[in-house]
Amino acid sequence: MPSLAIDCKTEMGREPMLVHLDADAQVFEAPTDAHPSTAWWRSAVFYEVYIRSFQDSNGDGIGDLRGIEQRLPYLQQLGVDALWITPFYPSPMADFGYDVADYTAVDPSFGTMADFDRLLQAAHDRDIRIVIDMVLNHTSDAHPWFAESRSSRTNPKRDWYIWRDAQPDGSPPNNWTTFFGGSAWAWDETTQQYYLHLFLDRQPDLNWRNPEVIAAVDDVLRFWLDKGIDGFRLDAINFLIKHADFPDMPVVTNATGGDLVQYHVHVNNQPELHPLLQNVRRVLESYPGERVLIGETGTLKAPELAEFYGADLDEIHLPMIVLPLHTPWQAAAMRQCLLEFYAGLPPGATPHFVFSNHDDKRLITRYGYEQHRSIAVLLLTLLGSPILYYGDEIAMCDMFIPLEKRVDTAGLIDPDTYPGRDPNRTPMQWDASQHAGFTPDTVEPWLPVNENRSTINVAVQAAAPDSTLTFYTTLLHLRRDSRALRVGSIRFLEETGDVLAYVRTFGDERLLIAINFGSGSPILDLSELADQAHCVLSSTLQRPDAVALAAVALNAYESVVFKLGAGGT
Ligand code: ISL
Ligand code: CA
Repeated sequence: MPSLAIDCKTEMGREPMLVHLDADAQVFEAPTDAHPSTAWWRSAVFYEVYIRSFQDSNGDGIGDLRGIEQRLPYLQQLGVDALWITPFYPSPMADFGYDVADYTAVDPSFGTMADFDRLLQAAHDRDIRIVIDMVLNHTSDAHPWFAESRSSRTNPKRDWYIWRDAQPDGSPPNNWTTFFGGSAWAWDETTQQYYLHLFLDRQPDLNWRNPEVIAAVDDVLRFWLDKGIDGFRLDAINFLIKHADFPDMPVVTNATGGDLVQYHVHVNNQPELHPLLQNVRRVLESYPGERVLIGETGTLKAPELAEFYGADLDEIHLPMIVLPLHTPWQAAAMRQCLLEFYAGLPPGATPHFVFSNHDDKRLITRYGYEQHRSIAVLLLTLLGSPILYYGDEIAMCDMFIPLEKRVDTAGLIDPDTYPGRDPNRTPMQWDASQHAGFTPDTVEPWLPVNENRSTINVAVQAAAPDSTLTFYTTLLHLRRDSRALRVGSIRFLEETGDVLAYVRTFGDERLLIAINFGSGSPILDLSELADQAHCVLSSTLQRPDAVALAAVALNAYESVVFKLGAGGT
């Protein structure tokens, strides 16, 4: 193919912007260079399966373990390395499985333990790892531990949960509120005390200061490790242990002077948390193989995130980095945020980027349709082991759920201001049929199927060379085949308008990634990097094979992966 020869001055009327590599301080090395381990999770792509919504295998309108097994060929073809499966334990489903009533069994609505064993084996046969959710901050109020604990003040398990007397006027022991709103203390009539719940009142918090709780949970972890699972995703792990004295939380009025905002400083990341995490890690490491701990740490601050790895990298392997979720989709803001996180990582640590999940708006709803391929390019070409949320790969978006169909309690508390999490949990869209192949058309799915299923579905997109699914699949395979993308160092280019650009390097392989966040068409002079580049992937067009780096014109919202040729620095 001919090289791209744009005379920028005459054709476009503009000079190329000269872009320099940034200072050496902004080279971040692959963890493998600083650490001898080449464990699979350091470069894996994870995929979150929200089990209720992925695939129903038995026609009850609820996704299940056998459904996941049926879709393993799809996941393998897509090119993901590991699944995080949301909780499938017996549960009253007050929080759709995040209220666990038995840690070592399977809820009948999701299948049986035999189904889990089959899924694990079938996934391993396809080289797909399985990470399961572990909800350790709280149980369901239906858990037998809590039934015992609440039965009397003298029950041996009373101290497994957090019980406190009322204040003299009968009010709760302190001002702590839940993440769903309202006091975090629920009154128990029988025993005349309050118990603590940071989430729903049907999710009482365990007392992690009690060694019996630690021992009981160790047994739970061993139960699953014995089965051969590849790791745990530790739910809300930053809240596990509370300030010993239960002081009131600081409260401020929000920016508009209205509602009170509470900072949960006395439950977040307490110093006593870290020995507990080290203990979980020791249990994991008493097993052969490379198993992984992913942690939902809730933090938005780079220095705090670093703490979750452990001072000697002996706690969580992959604390989730969700900051991009809270960062405007702008080149400069994203660049700044990424630089802070990379700079804050302890040596040898692997960043684990999370852009979307079952608790937050979907990417397209958050950032707009025109950005969705750039989001994929960014997530899958950054140094680290990223995670995808089911359906992102076909450009699923949030769906408005009318009040009468809402099931997430969080969306019922203040329905006018917060729709809850149902909109981003709708069933996976496999085909264009009425229920999108998730469940038979004769069956009512647990949440409505998005009406855009006629075009936003796997069947249509798998057959279309220019679809989102094909783009994701290409990108995932590109990443799998490239050591530079999987474990290479990352070096950011200097700030350049709407373009975020960085170079990934491993040995002789150098890839340049340029993401245009804006609607303009900038022309960049990247000749400092090399004279020519080969376009490996573009989100918007077929580019000529060889590109002269002295004048690279980017389309609106275009993301490109270039393989750099010789020359440059
Ligand atoms: O507390 C938060 C912010 O400070 C929340 O983001 C919190 O970390 C998050 O809600 C925890 O989520 C997890 O645990 C919940 C469950 O409802 C979510 O689905 C799960 O992801 C309770 O188990
Ligand atoms: Ca089912």
